[in-house]
This record gives sequence, C-alpha cells and structure tokens, in this order.
Amino acid sequence: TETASAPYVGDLLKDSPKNWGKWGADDEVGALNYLGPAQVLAAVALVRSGKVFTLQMPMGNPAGDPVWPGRRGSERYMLLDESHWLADKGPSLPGGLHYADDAMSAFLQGSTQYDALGHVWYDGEIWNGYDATSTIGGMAKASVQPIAEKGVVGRGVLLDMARHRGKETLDKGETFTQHDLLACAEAQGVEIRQRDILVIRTGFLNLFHQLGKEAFYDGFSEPGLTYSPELVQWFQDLEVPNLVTDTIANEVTIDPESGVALPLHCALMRNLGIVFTEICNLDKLAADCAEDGQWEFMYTAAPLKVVNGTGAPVNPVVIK
Ligand code: UVW
Repeated sequence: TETASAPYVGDLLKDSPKNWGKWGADDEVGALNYLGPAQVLAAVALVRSGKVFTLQMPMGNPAGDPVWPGRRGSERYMLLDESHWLADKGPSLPGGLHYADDAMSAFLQGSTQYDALGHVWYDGEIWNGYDATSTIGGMAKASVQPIAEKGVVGRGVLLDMARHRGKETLDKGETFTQHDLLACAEAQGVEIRQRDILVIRTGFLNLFHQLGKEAFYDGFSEPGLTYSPELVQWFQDLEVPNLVTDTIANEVTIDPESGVALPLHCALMRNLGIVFTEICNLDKLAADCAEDGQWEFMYTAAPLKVVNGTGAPVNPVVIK
C-alpha cells in the first residue's frame, strides 16, 4: 500500500535487478554462492600477523543491547547455581559435584546476527521467488539455517566511514553512498575487489551506551547507505556476497529521497540475495587497521544453525 509520504516499495524497486533463479530454483544462500574455494584461499593469503578479532557484541548485557525498536535485548537468567545447594534444593550427584545452568531469551534479530534471506519481502514473495506464506510459523524457505550450514569465509575489507569523516560516530540519519565507500577505500589505501565482504563502520551503536536508551531511541534514525538504482547496480556488479555493519539495520532507517523504510533490505537482500550481518562491534578491528594500515583480512563467520530461523546470533572472526 502507498502512504502519503512514501511510495510502495514494490513500485520504487520495479526495475531493480534480481538474482532469482541464478543459483537454481531451490537456492537459499543467494550471493554467498559467490564465495568458493578461490575466495577462501585468497582470504587465507591475507593472514600476515596472526591477529584475531571477534566482532560480536556481548549478549545478555544487563545494561541492555541496542536493538531495532520493538525488539528486546537478550535476557539471561540462572536456573541452577550454588544457592540451590545452600537451600538443599540442588540435584544430588554421586561424588557431590555442583553445577550451574542458565537460559536465555533472545530475539534472533536482537544481537549481532545474520539475517535469513527470507527475513524481509514485498509483493508476497521472498528471496528467489518463494511465496511469503512460507514464512508462516517459521521460515520453511530461505531461513538462516542454509547460511549457517554453508559458513562464510572470504576477503573482508573494512571501510571506516566514521574515521573517514573525522568523527567518533556518524550522526543520526547521516547517509553515504557507494561513491563515499570508494573515496573511503582510496583514503585508506585499500582496493575494493570483486566478491569482497564489505564491512562498514559507523561507530553509531556506541551512542546507545553513551547517550542512554531513551536518547538513543528518541527520533530513532540510523546512519547508513542510501538507496539509488546506481548503488544497487554497484553491489550487483561487484558480486558482493555479504554486507556487514555496526548498525542495527545496515542502511539508513528511512531513505531520505523516497521516504521508504529499509529499501536496501528489499533491493539487496530480497532481490539480489546479498546476506546481511548486523550489530557488529568493529571498534577494535578499526583501531588496529588504522594502526597497521591493513584494511583487508580473512573474514569468517558461522551463525547458529537455527532451524526455520529468521536470523541467528553470530560471533564473526577476522584474522589478519
Ligand atoms: C528489520 O528487518 C526491521 O530489521 P533488521 O534487518 O535490522 O533485523
């Protein structure tokens, strides 16, 4: 449906390219098909110093986690600890061992995560043309599980847009384009190559803890890439398999020109099959890249194999 302020996303994207069918009628991993043995070996060749970086934000942080409005951060609770034995309620095991158990309630999109390719849709169809009714009761098609089964390994390139603009963090609603990414890469002295995993830093999620929850969500508007047909074609021509950022949604919340919310989820994820990784912490990696001048690395990730999941938590590992 159209609203007064924004066109229907299907109209906005009516001429946008699609990769449906490119990897077969039953494909569920989309542009990850661009990553094969050649890309893995090229990534391995970038390992020079043996430095390792993990990109996941802590889960179950009592101070809360930055999540998309309407979602909750992960909550972890103890089911069994020493208090049970102090109260004579702990299980009795031969030999007397005590142990701790806990559980977690978590939105699968509520922490550092891989989105399933079927996570968003319009016109009643998800990635590869599967019917959107296949999402009912769990993702029967294009869930996160096939992505998790495949795993992600390739050449990652960090584009530090915050540093490039001389800021600690990009501002609410601040935008950038593929031209800005190219200028950032040039300033960093790194080349963006075919089939690279693009890792984009904005610094924005640091504001969640700096400003506090209320101010962070007041006028919620993430910085990020903006939609244009040229940008979509750029991603398509580069054969980008995976877009990784330190924001909740990998793109500016409302595209300023069209007024449409999250059009790149539709144009890149639903139509081109580009896999999204969101809510990463890129600060330590960025500081190291600025120090040693190596902005390219081996990127590896394997989200959890959540059956029929719309997404899954992940702790991506970068090796330089
Ligand atoms: C939505 O799809 C609303 O959000 P995300 O991709 O950030 O999980």
